[in-house]
Amino acid sequence: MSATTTLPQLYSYGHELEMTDDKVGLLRDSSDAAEDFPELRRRVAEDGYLYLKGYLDRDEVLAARASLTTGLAAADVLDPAYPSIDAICKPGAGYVFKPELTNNNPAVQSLLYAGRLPEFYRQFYGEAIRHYDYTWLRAIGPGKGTNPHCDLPYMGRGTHGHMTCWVPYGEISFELGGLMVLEGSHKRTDLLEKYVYRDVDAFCTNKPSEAQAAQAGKWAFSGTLSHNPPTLRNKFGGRWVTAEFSPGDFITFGMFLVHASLDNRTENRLRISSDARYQRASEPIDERWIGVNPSGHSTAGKRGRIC
Ligand SMILES: O=C(O)CCC(=O)C(=O)O
Ligand SMILES: [Fe+2]
Repeated sequence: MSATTTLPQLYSYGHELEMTDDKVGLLRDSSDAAEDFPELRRRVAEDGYLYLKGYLDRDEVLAARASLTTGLAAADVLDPAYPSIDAICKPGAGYVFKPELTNNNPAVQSLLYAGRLPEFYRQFYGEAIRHYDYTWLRAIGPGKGTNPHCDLPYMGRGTHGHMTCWVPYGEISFELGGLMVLEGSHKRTDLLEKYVYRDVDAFCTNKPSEAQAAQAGKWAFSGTLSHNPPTLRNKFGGRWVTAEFSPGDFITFGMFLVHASLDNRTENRLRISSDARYQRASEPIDERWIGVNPSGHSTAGKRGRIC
């Protein structure tokens, strides 16, 4: 197999990806079919995801970025020597997870939950939709990105037919490191069935160590599928596909698609993105992610059973 000439060497979770055409590639841009919902549904079924380049209003996304970088500055994550909009972090910032920056934030709330995006999902599902109230906001500093996983173990107590929407807030080069998905992995139920139906907040009441961990709000199972993206790909087949992202792009995929992210190989810049969830209004919803102050993975979200 020939080397992929268009792509530089990519890194994920501290590993070099194997850069041959059969193992790595670019996300398929579905903006050519953005109004053709039967075709979009067909592509999700086939590839496992949709990448809609430039679908959202660039200025709205940049306004949301400004609100987020202001919040990151206030949280002392940014180097004050630079304009906050540049999201230059202090040394050692690491993987910053700050969902609270999206609360009472009209720029982010309206981008994700009013206007084009919810309308997209309404048409995609062909019926009324609703979204989680909780928004995952990530500002990832130099170092490792996100390891390979499916989303279901974190949010599988309602429907399994919901979708994740990943939105970049700014330009994300290969070096800054955006999302990557494992093409076709949602079809590998043979490899996923023992992993994907486990719940990260479930614990065995009759196992003292697990019960104690749950009391402390910790997880017995992290939800991680692998710490080694190249090895995982060799097991699953398919290609890791990613892109260089711009404000206005989004990716959406279902609960069974394996995904991860590229490492942030910059010296001092944060990669800012959010992930949100949408589903049919008629289907049950995972209560951990609903309400003004969702319980999430805290102690209140734990579910014990005798194993
Ligand atoms: O942004 C990332 O690194 C991970 C995102 C993710 O796991 C998701 O969107 O479900
Ligand atoms: Fe995820």
